[in-house]
Amino acid sequence: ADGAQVPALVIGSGYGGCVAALRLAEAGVDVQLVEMGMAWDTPGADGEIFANTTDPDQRSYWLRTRTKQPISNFLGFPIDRDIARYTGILDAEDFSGITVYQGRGVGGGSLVNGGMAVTPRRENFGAILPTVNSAEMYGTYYPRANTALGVAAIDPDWFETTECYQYARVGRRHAQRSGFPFVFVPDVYDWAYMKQEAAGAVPKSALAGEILYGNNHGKKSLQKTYLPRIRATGKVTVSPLHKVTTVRPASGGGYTVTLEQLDTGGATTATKEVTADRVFFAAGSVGTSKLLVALRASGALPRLNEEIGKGWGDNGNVMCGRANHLWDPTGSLQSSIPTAGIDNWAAGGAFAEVAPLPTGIETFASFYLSITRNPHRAEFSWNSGAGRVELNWQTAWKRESIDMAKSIFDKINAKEGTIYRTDLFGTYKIWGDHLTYHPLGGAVLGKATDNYGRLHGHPGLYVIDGALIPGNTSVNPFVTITALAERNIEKIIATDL
Ligand code: FAE
Repeated sequence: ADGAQVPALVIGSGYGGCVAALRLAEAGVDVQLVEMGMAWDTPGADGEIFANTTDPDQRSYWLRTRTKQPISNFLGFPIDRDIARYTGILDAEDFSGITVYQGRGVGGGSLVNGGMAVTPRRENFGAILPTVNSAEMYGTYYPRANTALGVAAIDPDWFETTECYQYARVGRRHAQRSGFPFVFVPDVYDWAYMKQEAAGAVPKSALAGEILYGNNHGKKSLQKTYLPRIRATGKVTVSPLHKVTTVRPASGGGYTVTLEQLDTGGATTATKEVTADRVFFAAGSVGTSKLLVALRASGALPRLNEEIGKGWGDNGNVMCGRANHLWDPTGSLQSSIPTAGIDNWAAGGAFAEVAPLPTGIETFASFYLSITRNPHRAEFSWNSGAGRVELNWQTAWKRESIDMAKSIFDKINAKEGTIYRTDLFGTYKIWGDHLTYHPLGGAVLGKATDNYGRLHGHPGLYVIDGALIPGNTSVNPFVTITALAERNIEKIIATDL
């Protein structure tokens, strides 16, 4: 409520925010968890909470009047459509050289992501978070995160026989025929539920193509893992449709946080002030970076250091499709949850996931999301003329990512006698190089903060999300974001409270 005083306020309810809220509450601290997106707990007119990927509506996008689908074309035809402006679940946030996709709502990115829950290979960890003790991470915090998130691998026998992973088996065969290491990708999807879907025993989610705009069943998003535990503590107030706009030192100590309450059209209906002893920035890499850069520029938090806004990367995301021969179908029923990967990180700087194209028809296509060792890092800065935070990423910086992905797919195409699809991202465009799903960095651990996420210059302010990670995790990021948050909050509770 307006004028309230709280011991701890957490900005954002994704992985970092949920870890912070749960562990603080368990330590006896009352927490206000503030989220700009909706609660996603009430069905829409069709009786479902979330819209299907094949039929986007107002629930699908954050304050857009037209969809911006990551795969924008099919068989050469543009597939975007007009929708009503609404505080929907997926934000396609445009910066000059890149569109950054992010989840909006209580649960953050866990609401929209593929649930691929990958712990990086230990030999790569030193390059991911060089100042963090890897023995502690692999001995304690990665296991803690994997357990709390409900990570599990597919039953390998079922994988071999189920119709819905024919596309992944084709992907594996092509990878292995070209000599690339194949790996199973663990996920937070409930695999027992997916088997029941395949058997026709329960309502379909992964097998109905649900993913990008939310899963109505089966996926263990934060709504099914950390958030029920947070509620059970009785010590956390969750405030959906509240956006934090400023944080500044309060005269009596602590920080005054300004919140704008939003309606579902995105308009501000009330402005409130809350005073908090401690504030945790968990608004995601982009959200946290934008807030901190603006707060430093406005003078609200003048002692934030020169590292704020720096070290941002796209986790090297790049997408492509391959056209298979007519005798090599990928199946008309495709689980929306990927579970197959091609690990060419050591040799070629690319980890490629065999992704579905859940169109409901046979496409004879193999589709991939590659994570690559892209060397470029961008910076957020305040544009005073425009009154907004900008990011100086350049589309041309994806060149290295494309070359790393080609280290896999050029070889597979040569071996199989196949070609790239050119109809998925426009006409005659092979590479999906205009986007990322994996924003990382902007308030890097050990630079903008100390080695546990305490912001330099302003005691009592912390960063606890993907903004801490300097641009690349070599695999999908949320397990690392969760494990790092578990590590940092344990230290903060032990020493700062
Ligand atoms: P995040 O989950 O983004 O949460 C931040 C929250 O803060 C959001 O709910 C925001 O609405 C909220 N917020 C922002 N600004 C404000 C403000 N000013 N006031 C109040 N609230 C605010 O951050 N990762 C994987 O590991 N595996 C996958 O399979 C995978 N698939 C993905 C697919 C898609 C389509 C997308 C978009 C992402 C995917 N990711 C995947 C990335 C993953 O979801 C992402 O790294 C994490 O969600 C980031 O966690 P954070 O806690 O940093």
